[in-house]
Amino acid sequence: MLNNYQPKPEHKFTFGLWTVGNRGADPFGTQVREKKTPVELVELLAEVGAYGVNFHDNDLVPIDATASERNQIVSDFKKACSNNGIKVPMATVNLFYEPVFRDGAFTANDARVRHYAIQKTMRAMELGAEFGAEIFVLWGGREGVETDACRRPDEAIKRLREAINYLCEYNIAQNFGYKFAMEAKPNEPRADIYMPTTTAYMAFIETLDHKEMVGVNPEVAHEQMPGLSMYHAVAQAWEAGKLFHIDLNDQYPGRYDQDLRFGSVSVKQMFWMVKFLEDVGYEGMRHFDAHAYRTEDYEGVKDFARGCMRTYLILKEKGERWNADSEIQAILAEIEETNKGSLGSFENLLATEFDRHELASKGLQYERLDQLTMDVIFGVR
Ligand code: GCO
Ligand code: MN
Ligand code: MN
Repeated sequence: MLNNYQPKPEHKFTFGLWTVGNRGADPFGTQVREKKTPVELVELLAEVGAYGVNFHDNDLVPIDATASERNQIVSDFKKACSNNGIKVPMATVNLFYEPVFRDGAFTANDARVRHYAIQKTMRAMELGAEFGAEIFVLWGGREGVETDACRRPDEAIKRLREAINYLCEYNIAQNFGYKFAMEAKPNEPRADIYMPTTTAYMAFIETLDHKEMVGVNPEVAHEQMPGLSMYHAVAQAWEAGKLFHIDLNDQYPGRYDQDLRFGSVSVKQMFWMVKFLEDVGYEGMRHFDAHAYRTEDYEGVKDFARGCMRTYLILKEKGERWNADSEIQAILAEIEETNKGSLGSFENLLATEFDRHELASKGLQYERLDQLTMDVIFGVR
């Protein structure tokens, strides 16, 4: 079979300006790559074959830009996107960088900070809408604590709800047509971040005034930092109709947020997840929220971006092979054989005799099934 794993527009591969534009600074060391402008980054993304670009308000427009500077930047960037055939499917807001957000944004104790954060988000929504963005991601990176002495967590949740309800109203009033995608993370940069997991957000969303407008943006690294299954989080979000966006990268569990190249660590877990997205027909963006190693120059950044997309396409193909494998399918058919009958009435169920020893007597062949899966992933089947 000939497959060169070339990204195509229909694959919906997107990158943030902050991902390929990441200059390799970390808490212990400074930048290692020179700064590239948003226009240069769009050219880079076009060169590697991406479909789209996403940005925080201040990735594109510096926080202190005047109105006329802003308009110039917007018009230059629009031109660059259209010349390079790059779309802007998602926009987001930076509520973490500036010192004003040191105590949080939507959950800060000072009401003026909360109101400023909401105002900043409204403006970021306007900015994204000018580019036709349909998804608005909210990552509450600073919404958390080092000490719980400062507020009760349930108070923080109430403030978060007030902010999201307000922003939904604004979305309706301005007819932006956004869907909000809430992104969870357990910690970093705060010691504890409220809404630590995707599934925590899913429970919170049910309490909102316009819950149909709000879904989730699970990130591989953020689920795997505390050792959870990204695949299960994605599947639960999908089943609930809440998978509005996804942040693809990779991560060694139990460590700081690493944002590694997609699929470069958890090959098997990412195999299941990609197979799931493809099997169920997820139509959203495949957004890579990752960055190149600190060892790289911009050629390495291109290698990194190409690698993210290539690995996705390889795993997609492996999933197709798994689905088409007759030995695997035969085991699955045997498993499905046992999945018959319905619960029926209480009387019926209570009257049924179960032989629990017989039910536990036959091996389930999961070892064989898993090794066949490994063989598919390794490429020896
Ligand atoms: C992180 C987050 C961010 C968000 C981005 C979008 O851990 O830094 O993943 O990259 O995804 O801010 O809101
Ligand atoms: Mn992250
Ligand atoms: Mn992210």
